[in-house]
Amino acid sequence: MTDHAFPEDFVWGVATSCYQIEGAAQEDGRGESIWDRFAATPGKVIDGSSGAVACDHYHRYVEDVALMKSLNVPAYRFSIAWPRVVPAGRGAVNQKGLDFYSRLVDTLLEAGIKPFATLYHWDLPQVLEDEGGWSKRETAKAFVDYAEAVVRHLGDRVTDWITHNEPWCASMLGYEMGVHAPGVVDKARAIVASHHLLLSHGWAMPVIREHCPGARAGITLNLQPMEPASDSAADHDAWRHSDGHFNRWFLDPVHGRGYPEDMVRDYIAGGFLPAEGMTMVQPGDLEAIAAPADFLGVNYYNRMIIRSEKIPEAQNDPVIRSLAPKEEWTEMGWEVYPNGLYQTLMRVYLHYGPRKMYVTENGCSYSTGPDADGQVPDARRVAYFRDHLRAAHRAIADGAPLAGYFAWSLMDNYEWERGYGQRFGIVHVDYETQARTPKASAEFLAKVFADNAVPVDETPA
Ligand code: GBH
Repeated sequence: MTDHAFPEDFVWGVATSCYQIEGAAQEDGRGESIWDRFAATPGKVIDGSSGAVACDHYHRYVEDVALMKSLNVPAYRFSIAWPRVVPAGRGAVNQKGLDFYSRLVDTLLEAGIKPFATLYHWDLPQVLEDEGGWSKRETAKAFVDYAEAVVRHLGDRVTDWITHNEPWCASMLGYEMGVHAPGVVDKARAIVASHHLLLSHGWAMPVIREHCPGARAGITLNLQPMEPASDSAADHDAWRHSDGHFNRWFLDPVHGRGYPEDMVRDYIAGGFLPAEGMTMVQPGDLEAIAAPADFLGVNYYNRMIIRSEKIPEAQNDPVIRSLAPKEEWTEMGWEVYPNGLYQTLMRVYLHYGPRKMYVTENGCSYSTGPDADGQVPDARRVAYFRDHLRAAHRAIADGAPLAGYFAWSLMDNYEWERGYGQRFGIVHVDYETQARTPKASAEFLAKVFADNAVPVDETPA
């Protein structure tokens, strides 16, 4: 059998985010972020850990870029720390912070690796949170100034820009459920925050284009395919609501459709919006959010099965469960469901028609470490990538304009409130020695990158 070949100019890459890998939290004038504060608050992070050291990438980026080169990695998606660049959130730019990213970009380019930069992967300067964070419109304004400082400095070398990573997580995990920084439990505030995150995306888009002629820019959303647990009207309505909360709330406004009316009604009914609805939306906001994008970034991990019964732990959301037997879940408790990637890409293509899509994250957590021979045989991760890439290939064959795929993640790293116990890397990190060891999945992807194709036969792992 011949392998599944991908389109000629398909972009292959790996992804990380700054707080999860950089460490050096106190260095070169970096300001405090909401994740420094959250991680230092007892009870918030499972193992009490923080990103203060993480993978020490801030000091080891030269080695890490060389590692990527040895794995044939053609493109690298990383994020930039706002508190490094503008430590006080707004105002003075910290040249040393910018210099780090400048050196990283130069090192990547010398290695022939294409940089894809994300401007916000959840690490808001704490001083801005002290003033209300994303529930304040002023934060969106501050984001645009920060974005301008970055793009002015790197726009001559970085041409591919992602404004935000997963505004659903930044707003809902951070301000509704409080399981992420800043740890607020206030759904009304979370909804306001979601608007300001999207607004800041829309405002930043023309600024990126102004300072980086030829820029390609877009936003990354975490999309979660869902199914109702049964044909009952109640499950169907719960499914509509969940899909609205996770997916349509972000997909619709970004694609010029405004906020979904059924969701505005639900939020009013739930007491999370005033009777007048989205009062924080000002004239011109929806037009700004719908700024033409060159691509949509899609992060895909798992699906959800939605039931109508409420359980107290799930707050206002319906019961969510996986159909797969537990043995098939990843260590995050997420079902492995490659077809969900196909469904997601097809849905976005058919219903929203973006110019292009990139899978900006896809991956899984298994804690396999080095064996006696120093090898890391992560067969389940190999199978995960192989099957998701086949699903992506099928979506392309069926017309989806998928232009690239970034594996999450280059290396094991700080998995937010789950600490260091969850390992998503294709490269193993020993947090005592900071030794990096490529896993079998890294070798598998290195071959995919080189061949521009995914093997069709079962891959012995
Ligand atoms: C990404 O977010 C992040 O961008 C990245 O930083 C992180 O390391 C990576 O994923 C791995 O976690 O209710 O149990 O069915 C992931 C976004 C949103 C995906 C919630 C899973 C539902 C899980 N996630 N979603 S569940």
